[in-house]
Amino acid sequence: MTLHANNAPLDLDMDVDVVTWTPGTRRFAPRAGEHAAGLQAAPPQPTVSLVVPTMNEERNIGWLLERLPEGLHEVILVDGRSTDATVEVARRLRPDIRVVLERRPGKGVALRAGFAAAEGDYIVMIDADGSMDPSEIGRFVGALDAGCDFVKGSRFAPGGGSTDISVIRQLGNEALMTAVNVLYRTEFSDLCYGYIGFRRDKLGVLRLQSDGFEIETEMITRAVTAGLSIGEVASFESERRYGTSNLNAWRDGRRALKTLLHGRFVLPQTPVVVSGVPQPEVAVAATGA
Ligand SMILES: Nc1nc2c(ncn2[C@@H]2O[C@H](COP(=O)(O)OP(=O)(O)OP(=O)(O)O)[C@@H](O)[C@H]2O)c(=O)[nH]1
Ligand SMILES: [Mg+2]
Repeated sequence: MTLHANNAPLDLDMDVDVVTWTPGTRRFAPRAGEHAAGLQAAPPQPTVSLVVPTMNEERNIGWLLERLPEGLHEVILVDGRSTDATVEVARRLRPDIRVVLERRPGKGVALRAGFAAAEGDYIVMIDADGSMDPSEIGRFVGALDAGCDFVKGSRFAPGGGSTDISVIRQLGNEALMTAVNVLYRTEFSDLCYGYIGFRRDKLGVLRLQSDGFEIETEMITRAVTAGLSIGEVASFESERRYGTSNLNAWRDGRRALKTLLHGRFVLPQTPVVVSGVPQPEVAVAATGA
């Protein structure tokens, strides 16, 4: 899969460098050109849906849309609660944008609506506030191409970073991430970060229900208990360009904690087996036990 950012083609077969989660995290780099080896005809290219939840992002959405790589199958804006011109600005800058109206409150509600509307083989979700660099979309696509089912951005993987995270949020993220790593036997380097890509055919096994910011914790923990092949790619988080955050560290941290405990102790722990889908060499089924 090749996407282009700022007119510069990103050869993902060559560039992708994924930190896969396995017991004993290791780095995984796919062999160059492996897709083409021994094939008579090039396989069909997976299509990518980008899902962008927005609430009053009229001053930020243009920055994102103008920097999107070429080659996306669709861009889905999930709005319905903006009282500013977010939707109008988005439509003007990108006439082909699909707008999903979701009037119920919450980032989780919005993302679930966007995922349900998506048609691409891969779904990548990204915030609209300019804090996530759209040129990194290629990393997520490359990791999915390389065999991952679910790819999470990490600000704390080598090459990642953040100029946005506050001390309170960093402590909260570390505490919640440690809880996940202990309870789910994972080795994630980040948790509360909403730059994520996954194969759309895995949406069902994620069984998403969250309404708020805890959706990110829910997605990650469900991916583990479903036994998906999970990768981490480095990501750099900047401060939102304009406006104020909708996240409340205490309220949303408690909701994330409740979600991860519920997923570990209340929901059935049996991994969901997806028959007929060969697991790549790097996939190690999460037991969640
Ligand atoms: N449709 C919709 N989008 C939302 C809602 N709440 C937040 N968002 C969007 O979700 C994304 C993340 O929200 P932010 O407020 O940036 O939260 P955050 O990134 O955790 O906080 P900061 O780091 O301070 O920006 C942004 O694109 C928001 O516009 C909502 O209720 N509905
Ligand atoms: Mg933000």
